[in-house]
Amino acid sequence: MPAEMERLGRSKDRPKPKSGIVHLGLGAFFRAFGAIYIDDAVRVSGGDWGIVGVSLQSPGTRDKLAPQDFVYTTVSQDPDGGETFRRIEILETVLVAPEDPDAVLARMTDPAIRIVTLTVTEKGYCHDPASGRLNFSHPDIEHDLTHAKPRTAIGYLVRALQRRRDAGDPPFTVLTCDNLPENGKLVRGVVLDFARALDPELAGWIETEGRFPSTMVDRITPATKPEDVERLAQKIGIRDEAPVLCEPFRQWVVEDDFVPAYDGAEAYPDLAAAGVEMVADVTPFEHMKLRMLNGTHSSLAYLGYLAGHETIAETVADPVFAGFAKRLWQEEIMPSFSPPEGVNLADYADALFKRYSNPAIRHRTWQIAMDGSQKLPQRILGTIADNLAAGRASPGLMLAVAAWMRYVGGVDEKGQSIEVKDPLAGRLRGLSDAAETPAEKVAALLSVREIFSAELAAQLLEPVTHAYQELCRLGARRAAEDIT
Ligand code: CS2
Repeated sequence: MPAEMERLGRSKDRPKPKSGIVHLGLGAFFRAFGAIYIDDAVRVSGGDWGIVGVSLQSPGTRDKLAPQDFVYTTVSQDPDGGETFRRIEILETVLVAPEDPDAVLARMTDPAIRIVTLTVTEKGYCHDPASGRLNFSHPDIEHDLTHAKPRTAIGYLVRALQRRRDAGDPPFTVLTCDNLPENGKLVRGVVLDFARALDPELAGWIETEGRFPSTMVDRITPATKPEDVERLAQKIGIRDEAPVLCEPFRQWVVEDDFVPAYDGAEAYPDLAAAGVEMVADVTPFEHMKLRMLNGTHSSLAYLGYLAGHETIAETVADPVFAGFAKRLWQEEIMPSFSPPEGVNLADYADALFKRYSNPAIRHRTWQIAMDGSQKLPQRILGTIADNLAAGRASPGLMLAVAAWMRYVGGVDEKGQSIEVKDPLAGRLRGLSDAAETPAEKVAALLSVREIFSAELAAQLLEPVTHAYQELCRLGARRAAEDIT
């Protein structure tokens, strides 16, 4: 790449937006998703809806974006190899929280900020995935309750809301964009748990004044690799060090429940004009998406990884796993819940299969396999529990749970070690290693109460042990073939 190639920057005719949103956890997903909708809303209807991005951990994204004035490109990848580029100028700046927590709190406290959006991943809510309540023994929560400079997203939300209440200002709306069931209710619950421990009166104020709309978010965004950066530079002739890749499809469903407008500005950007479905109840959409998409994504990730497949597209190009995914949808997942009104689930499943098959999207099974302890309950275990209650068998999902257990055991089918990324990785590996037989390993992992309730664990013991034994006996591919 010639050193003199021009670096991406802000368009002369587009002044920097004034910000109305702080986003916590600025990863690729939000830059390829929420930011796009907000950019569209501003293009159509205007408003001061620029975004202050906040990285809660490392400076990497800020360091790449700052020299290009926080402008970046989205690369939407078609199945035939075509790519559509779009320049996004909606970010005002990016703050790195650990460098200066007060700067983040100051922006969140500014009444011009009406919404705080979040993509902090499942583990960022510091909750117990099985109960949905705040985990008070989480070291960062213990820290945040006793120190004014927070480390966690929850700490930032509550401390900033506290400052706004003290200043006599309205709260901001908390808009979570993470893949969790009833995500608005969940974040409200953990915020209130934290606030009650800090200052019960503050908790009362948040309870009456605060708004936490639930959302269903959907766009597949594989991690950007160095070769993607090079390819983009060659294609557009401008250097962007921080592009984000995504599939063409996107869907955002948002509960219409925001802090009312104040000071003469709108309560939220014109999301409807940008194609967001504004609804009274997001729950049926969330169940559908978490069970149909994320449930099969995780199942294919563990089984596909064990079978040696690098990406989801490669996994479903294998007819065994294509059949397995279709079986999961038709026999095990679709019967477990009621779809949103007017949605045909068979069409939804067909569309998912096409999305997974997009060969341009190199979404690694390893990436999706990450943080399974935080994902399993809402993606797979809820479906299994509903099937059990209705007397329906779930052999495919039992196999997926067993595959997760094999995966967190840390050794693949060829005896190679797996780099397991999970907040409980050490504990899960220890439990698996300390047990000898498949039955003992399954029992040990089912005893992790953050993931499996005692009741569900008792019901899973026999079928998951059977599935685990089949995995050891046949390997992931043949075990999946056997039940398809
Ligand atoms: C994936 C999701 O990484 C994962 O766990 O299942 O990120 C998935 O790609 C998105 O939810 C799609 O909307």
